[in-house]
Amino acid sequence: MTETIKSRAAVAWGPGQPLSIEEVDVMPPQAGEVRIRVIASGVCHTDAFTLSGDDPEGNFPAILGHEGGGIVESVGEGVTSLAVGDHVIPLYTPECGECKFCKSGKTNLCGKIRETQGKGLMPDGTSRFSKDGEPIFHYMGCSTFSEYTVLPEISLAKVNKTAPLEEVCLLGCGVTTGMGAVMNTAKVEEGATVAIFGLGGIGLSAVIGATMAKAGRIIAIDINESKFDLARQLGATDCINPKHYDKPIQEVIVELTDGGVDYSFECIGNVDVMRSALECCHKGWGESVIIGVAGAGQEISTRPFQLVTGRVWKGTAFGGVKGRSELPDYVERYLAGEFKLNDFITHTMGLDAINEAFDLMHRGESIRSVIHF
Ligand code: NAD
Ligand code: AHE
Ligand code: ZN
Ligand code: ZN
Repeated sequence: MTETIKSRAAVAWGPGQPLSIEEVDVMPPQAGEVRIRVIASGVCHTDAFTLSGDDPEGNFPAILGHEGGGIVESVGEGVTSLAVGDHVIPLYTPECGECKFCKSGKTNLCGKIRETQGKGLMPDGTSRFSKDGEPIFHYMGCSTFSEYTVLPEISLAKVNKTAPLEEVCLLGCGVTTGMGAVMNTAKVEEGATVAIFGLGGIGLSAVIGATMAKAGRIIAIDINESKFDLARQLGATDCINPKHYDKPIQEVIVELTDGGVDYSFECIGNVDVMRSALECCHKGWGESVIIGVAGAGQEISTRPFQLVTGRVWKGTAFGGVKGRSELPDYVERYLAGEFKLNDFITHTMGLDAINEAFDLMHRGESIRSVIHF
C-alpha cells in the first residue's frame, strides 16, 4: 500500500518568476497510474516558454519539466505493463494504442488524455501534487522537475535498464524530436539538401538526423555562432549567420542552393523565421517542417503562391515518434553507438540550481542542462 510522500520539487508559482524549490506532497498513483522517482531531467526551451507566460496552456502554480528519466517507485491498480524498478522515460505524447489517433497509423498524437493533460491535470481531472493542502498543476503530463512524479501508465516508455538515465532523459524530448522530424516527418532521403534554422538541442538533433539520412548538404543557421563548431562536428556542411547578410536569409539560401532546399526545419519558435524556412524551399517540392513553438496570439504567414507553386508546410510533435512502441528502440540505437548524447549535455546541476539552467539557455551558453536529483 503506497502512501503520500514528500518530494523536493521546483515549483513555478507564476509566469516570469524564478522556480522555487519546495517540499511538496505527492499522492500515491491511482488506478492506471504510476509514480516514479526522477533520476534526471533535461531543461528544454518549451519549459522556458511556458514559464514566460506565453503558453496558452500555461497553468500556475505548476511543476514543469518534461525531458526526464526515472525509475518506477509504485504502481496503481490495474497497471500491467510496468513494475516497480522498471526504468522509464516520461512521454508528453502518450500512446494508448486504442484511440482514433493511435489507430489511424497516420500520427503519433494520442487523444486519450490530451484534454486533461492540457489543463495540468491527471486523467480523472485532479492533481497528485500539493503544498500545504493546495493543489499544484502537472505539466505536459510529466512534471519531471520533481524528485517524484505521477503519470498515467500510457505516458511512460519502458527502456533498457543499462542505459544511463542522466543521458537518455534527452530522448524524452529534444533529441528524439529533432531526429524524428528529419526521419519520420520529412523522411529526408540520401543526397537531399537540408536547411536547419536554430541550433539548440532540437536543431542540432535535426543535424544528426540529416547526417544519418545521408543528406548531401546540411545548412545550419543560427545568430549565435558559438553553436557552429558542434553543428559542423555533427555533419553540417555550411554554417550561416543571417546577421551577416543585408537581404532576407531565404534569398541567400535559394542562391546558395540553385533554387532552394529540399527540406527545411524551424527549430526556434519564431514566426518570421518560419516564413524564411518555408520560402527557402525549392519550388515544386520543397518541404518545411515547423518544430518551434510560438507564443499565444502569434501566427504564421506567407504568400499562398508559395504553396500553390509546390512548397509544403508541415509541423511535428515529438518528431512523429510513438513513445511506448518506438522510443525504447531509440535507446537501443543510442546504446549501440549510432549517436551520442553527451555532446549535448553542456551543464549538469542539482535541483537547487535549476534557475541557472534557464539563465544559461537565455544567454545562449548551453545546449542542454541536465538536472540530477
Ligand atoms: P534553444 O533555445 O536551445 O535553441 C534555439 C536556438 O535558436 C538557439 O541556438 C538560438 O541562438 C537560435 N535562434 C534564436 N533566434 C534565432 C533567429 N532569429 N535566427 C536563427 N537562430 C535563432 O531551444 P530548443 O530547446 O532547441 O527548442 C527549440 C524550439 O523547439 C523551441 O521553440 C521549443 O519550444 C521547440 N520544441 C518543439 C518540440 C516539438 O515537439 N514540436 C519539441 C521540443 C522543443
Ligand atoms: N501548449 C502550446 C503548444 C506547445 C506545443 O506545441 N508542444 C509540443 C511539444 S513541445 C516539447 O518541447 C507538442 O507536442 N504539441 C502537441 C500537443 O498536443 O501539445 C499551445 O500553443 O497551446
Ligand atoms: Zn521539450
Ligand atoms: Zn491514443
